Amino acid sequence: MTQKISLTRYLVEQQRVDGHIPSQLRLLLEVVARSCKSISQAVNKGALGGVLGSAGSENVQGEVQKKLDIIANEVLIEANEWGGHLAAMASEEMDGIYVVPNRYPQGEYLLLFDPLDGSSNIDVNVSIGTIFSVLKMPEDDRGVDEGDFLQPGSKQVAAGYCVYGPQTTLVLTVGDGVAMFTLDREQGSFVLTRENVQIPADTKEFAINMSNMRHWDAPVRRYIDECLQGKEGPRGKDFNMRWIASMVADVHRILTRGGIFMYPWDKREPGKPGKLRLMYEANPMSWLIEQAGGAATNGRQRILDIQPTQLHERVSVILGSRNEVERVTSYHAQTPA
Ligand code: AHM
Ligand code: MG
Repeated sequence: MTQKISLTRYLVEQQRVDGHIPSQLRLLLEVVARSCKSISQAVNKGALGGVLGSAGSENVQGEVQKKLDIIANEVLIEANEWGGHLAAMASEEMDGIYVVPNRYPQGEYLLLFDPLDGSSNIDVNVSIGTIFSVLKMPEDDRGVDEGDFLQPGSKQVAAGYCVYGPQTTLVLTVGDGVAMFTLDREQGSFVLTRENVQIPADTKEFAINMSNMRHWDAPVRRYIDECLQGKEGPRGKDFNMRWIASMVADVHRILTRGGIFMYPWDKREPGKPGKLRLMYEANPMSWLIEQAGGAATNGRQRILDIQPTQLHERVSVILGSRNEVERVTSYHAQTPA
């Protein structure tokens, strides 16, 4: 029987081999994974645990918070605040940053997360997930503040997500490719089930919320129009469509079998650059996609190069199979901004 490799062993080997990750980062990732296990338990209980439904509050972006959004946020905060590896955390569900309290030692990392992405799918038993991104405190920085978080995605030192679906799967990069771990519930541990994940450069599958079509910009409309024309159109092939409305699940499908995912800017709220958040949704997902050989842009620029100016900044997202992302990006280049 081939030996199972646990997440712990994988991380220890990442630390030892080539010194890919320092021990503090290894510890941090272990704690994030442990938090995901707890969130997975709560998600699994559903109505039996009394965790479904709205919490009756709104987050900083004016979105209604679900009970599980708040539970997941608390699990991540409580698990990560005392270990000594973090200076501060930021979350989709908190207005400002959460500085590690004085009673605990402060570390050199910053953790950002969307504790439970795909909120609209929580109550209907469709896959949801936790997305996370890890940055380092800027050197020689005295005292942590929100400005320390405003680093481009290319500065991430670890990123990943955990999808709570038919299986609970943790997907991780520390800059050495993408690895997937499946939760073995009997053992209570994540086991390595795929390594060196690679996304095919071409695809026949797109993911976009088609109900927004009338609001899209010309380049996105052109791309989707051409896909819809299928074999008879300029692309000369038929396309398939999937939209789970949980970014984690849509990205997981793309990492598994290729595809393109788009949540572009649209005219509903022209002042907003997009729906998804740059720092704890687009950046970690873009790094995973790039690490798997795919591409991620906002139509005009590589997402990982964007210099954030706000913690909860939004961004237009086009990511997945390289040739398709490059095609959509080239359509933008042909259209004045
Ligand atoms: P959330 O963080 O509030 O759950 O919103 C993000 C989600 C993504 O997971 C998903 O891609 C998108 O919103 C779905 O949006 P829509 O409901 O417009 O299809
Ligand atoms: Mg989200």
